[in-house]
Amino acid sequence: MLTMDRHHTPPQAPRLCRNCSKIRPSGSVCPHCSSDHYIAHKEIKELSIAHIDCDAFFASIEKRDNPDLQGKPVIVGGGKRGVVATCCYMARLFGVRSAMPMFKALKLCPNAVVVRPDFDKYKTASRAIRASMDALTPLVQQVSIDEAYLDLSGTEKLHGKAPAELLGELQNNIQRDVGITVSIGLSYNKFLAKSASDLDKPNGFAMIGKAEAREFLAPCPVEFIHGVGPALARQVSQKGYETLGGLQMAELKQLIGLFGETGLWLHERANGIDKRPVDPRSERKSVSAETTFFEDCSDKELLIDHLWWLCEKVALRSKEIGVAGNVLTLKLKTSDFKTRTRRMTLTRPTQLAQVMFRQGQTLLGKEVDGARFRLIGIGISDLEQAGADMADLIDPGALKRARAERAADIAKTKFGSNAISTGRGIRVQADRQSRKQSDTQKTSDQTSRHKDT
Ligand code: TTP
Ligand code: MG
Repeated sequence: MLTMDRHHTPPQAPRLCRNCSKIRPSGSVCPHCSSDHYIAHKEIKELSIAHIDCDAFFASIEKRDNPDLQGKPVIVGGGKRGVVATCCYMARLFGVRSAMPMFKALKLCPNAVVVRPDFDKYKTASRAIRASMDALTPLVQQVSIDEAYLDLSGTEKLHGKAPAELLGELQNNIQRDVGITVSIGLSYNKFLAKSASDLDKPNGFAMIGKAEAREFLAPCPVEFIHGVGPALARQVSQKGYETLGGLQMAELKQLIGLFGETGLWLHERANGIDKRPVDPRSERKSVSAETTFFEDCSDKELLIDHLWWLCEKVALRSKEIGVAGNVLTLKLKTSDFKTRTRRMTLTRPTQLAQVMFRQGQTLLGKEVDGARFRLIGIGISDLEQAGADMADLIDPGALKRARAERAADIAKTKFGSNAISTGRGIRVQADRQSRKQSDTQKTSDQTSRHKDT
């Protein structure tokens, strides 16, 4: 087993005190602080690649700042007609999730308090957390406003503490200084560190070691690999591979024959292999979002609806991190796993959904040729800080104007008045709900999910 928090302590494994963050060789009580809260792992001193993810980030900040929200289910998002950005863990008990339409979330959890997002506050908290990570190692790769990878190899010499001890302290310091909890995954590569950080949320600390990685992965469904959506999972399952254990047994050659480059990627992840370094230089090269269809899709209108929804996500994330892009890239994956990318340089940098959507449609128009697509994505790159000249585009009034412009744009397209009255994003949500499309769609700061998930 991998997460040893109190319940599954392996015999003779060294343990990390969750209170004072010191490693001891054994014993249920910490000799330094007398706490009995610990995690144990045989490789605790060797593992050095960490993934840190804030718990219910926007909602935690809102709860931190407003005592009235304590003990209540909280949803952060864009009003009654909008979408849930995130919600606290209490609201999750009712089934509320990110990217869910607000009306559905409120049906599930009528007592929830809805709070409008305040990105300045989230950015301030994110920067404070980032500064505390930078103090530990130069190898920090922030991948979104609330998550980052750290490579702590070799830092023991510098700090006189093992990576796990440094991370335990970091976790406690963030809680004390920023006022929110984070979850930590510690392993020997990025894929497993990210997987581990999800295992014990919230305020979690989980480890996956080399000796147990394959055994741990074996029973997991193929979707466990970040970046595998329902369509790919179904195709893999149609070839007889239901679990990562099945993929572990398969010949690499055979997987490449069946799935091309994706086959190599599946083989590596199933076996706990991930050669990507923690690379601070690759931060924020782009902001992109993509989605995998439940069923392959050749319908232009549906593709356009999804494009709008993705543009909204990219725009939201760009505003969160304060960037605008000079280059727009459309990505499509055909049902036979061929990737098509179309790129254009914009006349001026943008962080607006309506600009991405307008130009994205032009790019998409050239690709809709009867081919069936399993994935669509859109992203901006060649990023720059959103400057003062763009401030008018992110104030609420300008957003209204931008929305009006978007409505006019849509009206000019041939896709019917329905799209105007209901909103494409809402239609896509409805479509996704009805198809039970359940990929873990998330805006990323990387050029592709496969590269960074
Ligand atoms: P996540 O880390 O995915 O979610 P989270 O921190 O709220 O919850 P968890 O404990 O499961 O990590 O995303 C970080 C923030 O990004 C989240 O607080 C709000 C924002 N976000 C959106 O605005 N839209 C989305 O669809 C998602 C997934 C996140
Ligand atoms: Mg998070």
